[in-house]
Amino acid sequence: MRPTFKLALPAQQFLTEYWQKKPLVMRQVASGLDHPDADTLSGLSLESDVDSRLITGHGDGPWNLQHGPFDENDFRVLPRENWTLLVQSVDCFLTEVSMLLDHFSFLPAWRLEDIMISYASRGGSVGPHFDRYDVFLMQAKGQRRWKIGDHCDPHTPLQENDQLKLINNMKVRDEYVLGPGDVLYLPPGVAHWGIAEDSDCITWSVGFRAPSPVDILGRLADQAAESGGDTLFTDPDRTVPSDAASLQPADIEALTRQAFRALTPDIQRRALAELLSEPSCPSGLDFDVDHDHIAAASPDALLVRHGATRLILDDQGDAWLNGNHWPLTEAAKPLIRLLAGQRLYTEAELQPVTHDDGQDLLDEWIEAGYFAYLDFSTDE
Ligand SMILES: [Mn+2]
Repeated sequence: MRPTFKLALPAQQFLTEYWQKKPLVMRQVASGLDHPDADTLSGLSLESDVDSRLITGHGDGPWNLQHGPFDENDFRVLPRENWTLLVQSVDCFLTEVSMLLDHFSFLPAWRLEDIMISYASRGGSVGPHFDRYDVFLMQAKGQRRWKIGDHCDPHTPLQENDQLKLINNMKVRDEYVLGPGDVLYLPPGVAHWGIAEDSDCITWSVGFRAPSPVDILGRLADQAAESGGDTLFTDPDRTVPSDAASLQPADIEALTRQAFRALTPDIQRRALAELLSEPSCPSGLDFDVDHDHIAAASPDALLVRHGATRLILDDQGDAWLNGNHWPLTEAAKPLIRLLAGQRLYTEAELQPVTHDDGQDLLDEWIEAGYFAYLDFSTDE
């Protein structure tokens, strides 16, 4: 089955009333989350390219955090209950998981970050905490109890275990049990504590990209320096200073204003498109696309975007793929627009928009592993 998700309310109403503001529980809005299973997830956590964590603990603790990659023995010695395995960016490594992201077009593609998947035994939890990002927590298997608390900030008291940044005495304001297909949306900063009610509890967590203003400034400055502007500060309207020894606020303002003027629209576009098209896991392309799995879920699909390929378009219609700029001819744009708008493509969708320029570029991207034709050679 192909992973799907549909908001329980109109997209604009969700954005206006809930996005970045307050939690929302949606019942029976996701399906096709049956793959990966627990064995596949623990298998991923053995891989050195995969960022994974194993957390044990419950109630008041003690809590313990281990980072992957793990080996089989780490799993063999686990207790029966009260542990959770978290695997980051599963969408990069299992292309079929990335298909879920096609159902988030109520947000710009650049705003998506990755899909983390957690696999917990009964009682398993990462403890009471808050995240700095929006998250959609989608129950794939088993039941998970979510305790929801207040909005937190950097002053919220934490427990002494600084590795996990757990909240001290989290006040529970709401409590929900989510079963398969149920989704909890949480804005940044809301305290939450999810506890597995079953021995085989799997939760997908769709996270979002929120670059810090400081990072954005750094990238804008890098791009401006690369573009080699060589204008100098000017001050033709200078008046005699009251205090020649000091740097005055009016001069700070003028210097800063002239610095920002160096950030032309072209520099802004390049810096931001590059930053926002960078993949969440650069090594993900090393993982093969599971052709059989995707073809079984989507029999009419001909082409698929690799889960580790991030593709966005800029306002000139140019493509930015995994941090690299691809200027496009007009003839190539319809195909690349289709490629950027979804992750799985049928012949009927591709054929009308494919012309020589676009096909050449697509061939190059297939060669590099960014896209793959689905291989039906294993069909009976
Ligand atoms: Mn969380």
